[in-house]
Amino acid sequence: TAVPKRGLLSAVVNPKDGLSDEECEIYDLAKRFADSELAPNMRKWDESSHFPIETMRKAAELGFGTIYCSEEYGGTGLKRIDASIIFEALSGGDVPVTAFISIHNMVAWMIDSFGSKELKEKYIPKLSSMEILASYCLTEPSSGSDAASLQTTAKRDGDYLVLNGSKAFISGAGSSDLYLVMVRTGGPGAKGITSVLVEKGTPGFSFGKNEDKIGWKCQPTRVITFEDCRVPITNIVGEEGKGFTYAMKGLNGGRVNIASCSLGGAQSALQAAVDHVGVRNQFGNPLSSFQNTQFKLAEMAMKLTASRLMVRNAARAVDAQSPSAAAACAMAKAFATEECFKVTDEAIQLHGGYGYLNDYPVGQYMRDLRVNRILEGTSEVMRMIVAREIIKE
Ligand code: FAD
Ligand code: 2MC
Repeated sequence: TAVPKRGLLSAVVNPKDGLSDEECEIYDLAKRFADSELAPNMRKWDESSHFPIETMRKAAELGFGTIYCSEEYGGTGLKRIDASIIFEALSGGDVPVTAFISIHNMVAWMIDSFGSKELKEKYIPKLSSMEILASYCLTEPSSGSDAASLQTTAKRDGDYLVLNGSKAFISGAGSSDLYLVMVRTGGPGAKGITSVLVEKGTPGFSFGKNEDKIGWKCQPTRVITFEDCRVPITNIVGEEGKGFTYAMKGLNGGRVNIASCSLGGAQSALQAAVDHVGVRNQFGNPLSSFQNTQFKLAEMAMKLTASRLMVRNAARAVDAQSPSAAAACAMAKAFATEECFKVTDEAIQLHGGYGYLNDYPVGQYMRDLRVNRILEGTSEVMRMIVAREIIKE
């Protein structure tokens, strides 16, 4: 049988364009892992809702568990731009697995940046190897976008905090070992919030059912509940009352990472579309010969390239601790998650009916990219952050 001629997508939309030699090596390392360990299993894990913890531990052997934590306590010591490149490459093989690794990294960074020496010594090495997995717990049933209105309380009782309340939509819940939970220790608003670590197995800490989602199916998402759950005060990360700021600082990087996952998913969907239109004939010609197909491919390439530039710009702004970093991250997340989602949708269209079959991967890329416009701050909240920055005095 004739070998289908593959389009030279990477010549036009090359993820390594503009990267240094070292950054290219990091990309290649992650890409090899994605191609060998993730992509062949993506569909199987989606169908069976299997959370591949052992595979994530293999990724951690490459330093991907604590990418941008300092080396002092066992982190990999890389930059945000490196993390973005890694998450982009990995997500080309599986978006939700990569996205979970990114959430785990966000929690590890918060402990590494704001936690006590004891907490860092205790947790960073195990987070680095992913011997333990970490979840980030901000959202509640009644507070999503308005995160500062959260109601889970933590009352002081001697050397303990006593937690009551629940968190919704917690990625990794049930499987993770460590939970970074934003709780109310003071008055209303952002300044009454504290970050505290809760270990799985602590009495009074329980998990709801695994939510039935339209994407990110290999990852568990659950409500978590605290009923008179006693946690030692030494588990407080950083200072009491600063938890909301820490949570937001964590999310700046998180938003770049989630947007990077959209880049990888869109690149794979676009490649699948290029492959398909080269081999499928209609009206006696390959689909790729029609000008509509060509223009669509060009549009998809432009969307992806513009997204990538914005995401890397935001990652470099975080690395540079630029005052506009939060807005840059918000812009990049809204833009890239929306444009990359459109790329996956067009990839389905170019496949015709085949795009609607689960035998082809494009449908899964679309399902997995859809939620990136919602979690870690919706596209609307991202616009709010950017607009506030524009109109502030
Ligand atoms: P709402 O805040 O109720 O928003 C509903 C709609 O109203 C949205 O379109 C929103 O943009 C819009 N809206 C709200 N306020 C405004 C406004 N002022 N102006 C204009 N529009 C507005 N959370 C965690 O803490 N940890 C996790 O690990 C986690 N994982 C998740 C995994 C999945 C699969 C999902 C779906 C969610 C996850 N989340 C997690 C929660 C996620 O961050 C929230 O769903 C998100 O922040 C939106 O909150 P909400 O769902 O309450 O929507
Ligand atoms: N970076 C650094 N600091 C920030 C920040 C950011 N991006 N956003 C807010 N802050 C600080 C802010 O500077 C202020 O501190 P200070 O008083 O010292 O100046 C404090 O936090 C309170 O901020 P605001 O006054 O802006 O708070 P407000 O309540 O008006 O709005 C908003 C905050 C809407 C931006 C925030 O609630 C938000 O981001 N909502 C979206 C929630 C979200 O992203 N959830 C994601 C959950 S995790 C998830 O989905 C996963 C999959 C893991």
